[in-house]
Amino acid sequence: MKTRAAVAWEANKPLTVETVDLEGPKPGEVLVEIMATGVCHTDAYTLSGLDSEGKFPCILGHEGAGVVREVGAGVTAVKPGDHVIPLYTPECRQCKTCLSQRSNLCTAIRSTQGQGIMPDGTSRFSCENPNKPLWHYMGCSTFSNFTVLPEIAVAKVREDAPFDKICYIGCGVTTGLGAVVYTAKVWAGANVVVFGLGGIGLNVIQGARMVGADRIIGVDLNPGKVEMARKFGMTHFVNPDEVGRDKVVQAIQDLTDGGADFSFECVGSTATMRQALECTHRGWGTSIIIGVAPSGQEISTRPFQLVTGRNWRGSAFGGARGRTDVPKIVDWYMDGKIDIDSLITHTMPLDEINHAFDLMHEGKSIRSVVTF
Ligand code: NAD
Ligand code: AHE
Ligand code: ZN
Repeated sequence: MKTRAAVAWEANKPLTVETVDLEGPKPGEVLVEIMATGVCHTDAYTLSGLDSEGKFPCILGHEGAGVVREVGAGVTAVKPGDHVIPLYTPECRQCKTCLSQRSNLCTAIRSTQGQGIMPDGTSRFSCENPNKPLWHYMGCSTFSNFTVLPEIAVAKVREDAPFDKICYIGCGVTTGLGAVVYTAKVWAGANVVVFGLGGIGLNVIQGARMVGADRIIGVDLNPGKVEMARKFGMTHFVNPDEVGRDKVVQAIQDLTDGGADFSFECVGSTATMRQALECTHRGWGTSIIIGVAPSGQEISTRPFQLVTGRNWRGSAFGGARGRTDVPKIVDWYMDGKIDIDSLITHTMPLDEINHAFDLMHEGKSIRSVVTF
């Protein structure tokens, strides 16, 4: 079949909207009509050429929602007409990791996902002119009106939830809330610091408020993010340009009687990752890395920081097990327990997708959503 898609031909070039070819689902796969997709900073990161798994030409996008239109042989988890959210972290429920219940990092299809291909080693997307295969991205490629995914990589969700809002649960919402609830297990009364008040950090803030955190301190270079952060539960703000970039740790220790119980790095900078660790409390403070730093970069700190009881951890997709937890997060939204609407600051058609990247780089949006 043919489908409209925004193609990333090469790094650092605007996407172009094309009519591309898409092969139907093979055994174990499903064809999904994407109704809406968010644009996450990770899409921009891969487009920048700094992602070691970035392969061009490809169809980016990993934060979508849509409807199953066709299923391949042997598919049992979903049927045509089901509403789904694509999962870049699938849940096979059979691999060592899924069975362990200790991590959400299902290994069933991770290696082919990182190579831009389906589990059988081929791509379903191609373009006649020029005659080329187009690579999948994070197993999702939601910047296409239609895409093909393995059945283990879709979460079936309720049908009354609006696509143009719940697409954000496909990454940002789940990543932020999940890092608090599933990864860190932040306790009521904890002091929490969030570095980066963007599409992820604001969801960490609303997660921290949801579980009853005491102080919720936001750190960002862009004061334009403060108003939204306060609306979501931020109690204190630290601007590194105001306190001095080398005094951020001290400023946070002063606000938290010696250090935060939890910190979350939602920027993707190795410098803020170090600050996030070092601002946590001696003896028990835990820092969670969420931000994705360019491949090749390394984090550092004095081992003494760990010897004296700080914990350095990371979180992918908020530690959420996609098929199990994503439908529950959709329920939280539909029951009014979390706010997604306010964070979607811009909505646009696919033809304007490059504007979504511009708004992100200019710090003018929280989330842009593209509707088909
Ligand atoms: P975003 O662009 O919406 O937000 C980033 C924020 O960081 C902005 O508000 C920006 O002003 C702020 N910032 C930049 N430099 C800073 C600094 N030195 N100190 C403090 N603040 C600074 O991006 P996003 O969509 O929220 O994504 C954030 C990061 O999380 C990215 O690295 C993204 O790739 C990553 N991410 C990780 C996961 C995961 O599963 N681990 C999931 C989604 C996104
Ligand atoms: N290819 C990248 C990996 C980047 C990365 O860490 N991705 C996160 C999700 S970001 C979503 O916006 C993730 O899920 N990581 C776990 C995994 O298995 O990829 C790189 O830098 O090499
Ligand atoms: Zn993302």
